[in-house]
Amino acid sequence: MRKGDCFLGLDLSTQSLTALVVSPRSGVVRQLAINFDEFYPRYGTRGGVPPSPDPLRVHVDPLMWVEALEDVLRRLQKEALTRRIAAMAVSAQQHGTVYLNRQAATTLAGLNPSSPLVSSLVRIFSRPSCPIWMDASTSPECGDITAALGGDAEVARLTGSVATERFAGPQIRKFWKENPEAYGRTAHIALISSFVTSLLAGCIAPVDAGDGYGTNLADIRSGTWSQAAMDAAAPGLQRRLPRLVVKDCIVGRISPYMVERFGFNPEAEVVAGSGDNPCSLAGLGLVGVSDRRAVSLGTSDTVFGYLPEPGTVDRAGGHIFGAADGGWMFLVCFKNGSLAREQVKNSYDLSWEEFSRILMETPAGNNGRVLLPYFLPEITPVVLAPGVRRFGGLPADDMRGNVRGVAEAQAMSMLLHSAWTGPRPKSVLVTAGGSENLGLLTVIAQVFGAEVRALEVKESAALGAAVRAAHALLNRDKPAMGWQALWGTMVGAASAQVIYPSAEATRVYQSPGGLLDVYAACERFAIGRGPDPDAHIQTFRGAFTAA
Ligand code: XUL
Repeated sequence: MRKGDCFLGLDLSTQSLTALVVSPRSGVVRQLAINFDEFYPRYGTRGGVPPSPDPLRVHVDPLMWVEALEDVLRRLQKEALTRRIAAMAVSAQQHGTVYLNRQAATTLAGLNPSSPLVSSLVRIFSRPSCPIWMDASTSPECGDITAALGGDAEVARLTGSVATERFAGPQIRKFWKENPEAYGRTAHIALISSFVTSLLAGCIAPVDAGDGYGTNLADIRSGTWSQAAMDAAAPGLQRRLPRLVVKDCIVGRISPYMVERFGFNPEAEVVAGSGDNPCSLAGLGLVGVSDRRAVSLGTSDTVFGYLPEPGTVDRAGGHIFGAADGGWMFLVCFKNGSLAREQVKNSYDLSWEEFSRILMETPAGNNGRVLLPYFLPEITPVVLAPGVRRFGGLPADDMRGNVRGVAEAQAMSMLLHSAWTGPRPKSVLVTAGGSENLGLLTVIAQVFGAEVRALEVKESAALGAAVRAAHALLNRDKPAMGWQALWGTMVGAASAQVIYPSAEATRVYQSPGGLLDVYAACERFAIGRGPDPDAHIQTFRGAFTAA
């Protein structure tokens, strides 16, 4: 068989599994996606997760992801693409944990190519479901971990984040507390990215620092699991966690099962997987670039950027993860991203085009009316009791006001809660599904007062996984190609849409007494940390009514 000439990035996100085949010479060769709700109705998911009577508990059956992997690889094989892959990497939603029993490692290594993945793997789990990043049910465990490690500041300094509800450490602790017997039967705890990588490589794959630092279990300065943090989470954790790797690295060849069943090139290499946000950093060409920021408008909205040094994380809502070159990245995450936008859009029976048009037509500042879109429990700021809040007399049936309200709130929250990362950026790269919406891009440009760019390829996480795979393979024996040069050849030529901010609109948000101040007052009030924001709203109206 000829050597592979393409790289594969697989992104297992909250709602879908995407495959992107990229050729270093001709860019994206093929992109395909499988949406979980649509393809696997028997799992009963909505937005990729099964409805739960408790809004704080969000678990997913890992077999749904396994089915999706089988179906995506089968389709790539039908198009004769699997045999063209030289190396591949997985991107996945961050923080979720997968619990495997003692049989798992031998089962993975000895799969029978005539059997589908799902039926081969049903017996490798010690827990039937995986808590994912949307789970917020671990506040007591966060409290335990914080107390054991000596307070918020110390947890943040050591692990890059305060103890955080959706992270692996608190999730594992809760499992151990609630079901010590099943914890005892657990031989390996994978993150979702390392789990899917394990399926490709046929062994228990390592966790990379992009994902591994988002666990409250690692020491982000030494790049190793922290004994103190593991002890604070659960007993015997060290032997259950995979190896932690700090830079992109090759795990090994694709497994014989994958070669036989899906026609992969037997020489194809599997590179350590990572979280969707660290992968997006690579997909947007930001590894090693610290003067730009990225905004991802996916199921979650995130703001992130590269850090040459780990720095000090904001205790009120930020994280430090690893970057693919061994450096770091910051990230702030908002749970009410695309699902919140969709709720507003659907409640007025709008199309995305109409939603975008309303944003282009309505005035910056929404006449001092603010909407806090906590449809789901929120991560930043932490809001455990969901519910939409409206201020400044914004009626629920005002379609235009609510559409503008949700988009402005999301952009303002991103800007305010990322202020700790440095000066306001001049340039922002926007990615993921929402980056197709001109109205949303325009609101972000106005609120940030920055030039906004949206790449033609919206799947920056899958793209970044492919870039990581290529980087690891090309630099395997000796340094051959840096991140920037590689990104330039694989992606750089693809066109980008550029939106420039209007100075007048930005003034409405950023001036003293502007809408950012109003928004911050509304948020403080909503989380019980400040007085009624009405005085701010009146001041705003006095200064910006004609806006
Ligand atoms: C990041 C986070 C989400 C998930 C899902 O910290 O929780 O962005 O990675 O995309």
